[in-house]
Amino acid sequence: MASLPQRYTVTAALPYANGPVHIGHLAGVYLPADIYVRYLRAQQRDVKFICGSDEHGVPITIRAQKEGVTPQQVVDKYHAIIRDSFQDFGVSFDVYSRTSSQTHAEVASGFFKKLYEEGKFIEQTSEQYYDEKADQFLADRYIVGTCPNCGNENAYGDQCEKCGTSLSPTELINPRSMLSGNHPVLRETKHWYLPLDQYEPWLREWIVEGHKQDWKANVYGQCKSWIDQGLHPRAVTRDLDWGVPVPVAGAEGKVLYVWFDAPIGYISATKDLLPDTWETYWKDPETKLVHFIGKDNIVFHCIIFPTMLKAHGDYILPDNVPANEFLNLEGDKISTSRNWAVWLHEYLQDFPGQADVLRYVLCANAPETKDNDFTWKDFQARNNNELVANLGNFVNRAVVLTHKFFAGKVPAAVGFTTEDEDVLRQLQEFPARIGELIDNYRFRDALNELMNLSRLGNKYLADQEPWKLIKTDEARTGTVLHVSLQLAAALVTLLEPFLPEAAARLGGMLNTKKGTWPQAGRPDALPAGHQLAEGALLFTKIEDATVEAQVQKLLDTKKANELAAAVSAPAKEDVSFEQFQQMDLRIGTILAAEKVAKTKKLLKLSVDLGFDEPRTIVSGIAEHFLPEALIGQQVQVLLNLAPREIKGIQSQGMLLMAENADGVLGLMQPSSPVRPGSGVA
Ligand code: B3M
Ligand code: ZN
Repeated sequence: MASLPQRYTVTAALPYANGPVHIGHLAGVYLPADIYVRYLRAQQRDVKFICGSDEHGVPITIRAQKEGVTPQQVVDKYHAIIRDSFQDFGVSFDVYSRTSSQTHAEVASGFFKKLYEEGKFIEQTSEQYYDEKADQFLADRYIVGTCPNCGNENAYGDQCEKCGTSLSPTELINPRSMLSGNHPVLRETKHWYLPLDQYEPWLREWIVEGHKQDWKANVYGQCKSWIDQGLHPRAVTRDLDWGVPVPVAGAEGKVLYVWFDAPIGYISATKDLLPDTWETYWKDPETKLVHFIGKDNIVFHCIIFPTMLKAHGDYILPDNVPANEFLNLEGDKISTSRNWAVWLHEYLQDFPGQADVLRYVLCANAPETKDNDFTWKDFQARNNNELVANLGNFVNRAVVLTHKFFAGKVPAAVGFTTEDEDVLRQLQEFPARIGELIDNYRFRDALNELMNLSRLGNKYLADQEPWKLIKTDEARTGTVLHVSLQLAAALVTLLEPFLPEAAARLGGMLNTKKGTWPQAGRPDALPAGHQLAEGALLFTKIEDATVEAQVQKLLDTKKANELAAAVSAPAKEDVSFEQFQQMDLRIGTILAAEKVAKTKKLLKLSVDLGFDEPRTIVSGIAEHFLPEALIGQQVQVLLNLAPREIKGIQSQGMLLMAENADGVLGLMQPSSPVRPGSGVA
């Protein structure tokens, strides 16, 4: 294995404090980052794991407006929720800071000022939409109008969510301000731009030539295509009243663009953590800087932020930016606004103490090279077949048998067979093999390798059958358990980056602590005579009903979304009162109902409408109601619809039904029963 650098600064994207975090966040960014950092700590590297809430920008002010509160209230609320979720899932940041902090205002402001004073920005005046009633310039997201591409009347100033086209506000037809509803006017405004074009040759050399081999293909590909398309100056200030004020005379009412201040948040968080020595982690070229992000943040971390750091001049550049693709949920894109997500804080309410199960599933199925799908079926299967049946089963058998046959003391090994030696040799190869995969950001493969270690253990136990052997050869049984327990001991250390709680529980059972990574495969980790603690199940089976309840929760969400999204059909042409009066509307009582033979949809009903004879009405409602459930129900009937023959039956009227957005029908009944034949007026 190539030798590792000594010092690392590892960052994970600062989540916007405008909502809680969900499985997509964990799978894409925070889990791989945490595995990486825990592994480096086990390698005894000097590593700082940096994160915090991104509390500026339009996503926050929009949320505040929606909830009718101030931006500060929004970020206070979600910062706490997000911070707690990370903690509950064992994401082991050294610091979780926030960009509304005083430190951050100073660091971000100082950064801008240095670039400004050294003439690294260009100043440019342009025309932007201004809301005269609200008396402010409008961020792209605050302008809606008709999409020039598809005609959607509610396209945003930066994108039409219906057809996906990216737009600029001036392309919208008939733009309206989301603040006042008014038509905004164009007004001149001055901003500062980072001239990315001037850095193009350098970026090309640094990324296109320099990182072709070591950056992930998706990351490298996106960067190259950006650079190949030609880079342009990019505004780093905005007209907004929420953010870090632009520290320049004549810039009143302007703040730093959120994507300028947010990545500086990594630096200010490090300063919060280490007020005296933070610079070592950002300025010493011996430090390796790694950014974990999602794929939508690639350009900001690979092109814009490095250009800022380069322009500043004092800072190191990222060594790698291992961005992941996206995780979908049950075949559909995760979406905060549609509530299509598994929220981390809700998961723990439903699965208390089982953070590790989700960590396992999200790593085993991580969207490392392509978008992936999370399903509850897969969640259950991986827990039951992999965690319970493989890992848990191996450990459990080794510990339980040792208690049963050797009073819980690690038995001595008396002479190794070639099988024993082979297993112990393989054991010693695992740390380096898993480590190399982690070094290369291949966390899924690393986890699979780890599971191979317990597969090896299970196979060894199945081959040696100590539960039978004990009847004939106690010494040999002891040796088999001795070997098995060395494998289990290695798992305490090797499992820790992936499933820290389970690793701690396992350490408890084996009465041992995690060690360093390179030492983990030692064949003598648990010496003969070492006393184990009580055994307990490492994982428990998840029942069908449990995951079915989760699926039902999602189905309910889907239904609620469909209902909310359904729009009323356009109004029909006006009718006169006389025309209306021509319709004879009545309430009737259903006396009998039966399915019409050889049809799926039709019911034949006999309805009492107050005449001597009940009327026969054929209605297409068989998929919505059981015939027996209709008997005795009152319904609304159009009495004088001209009789029609349907499937050989004369239908003398029509049942009127309410139709839901999802096509489900409901009866239209009087609020209390009325005499059959009563009119509807
Ligand atoms: N808050 C975007 C996001 O959450 C942004 C990341 C900032 S990292 C400096 O996707
Ligand atoms: Zn469109």
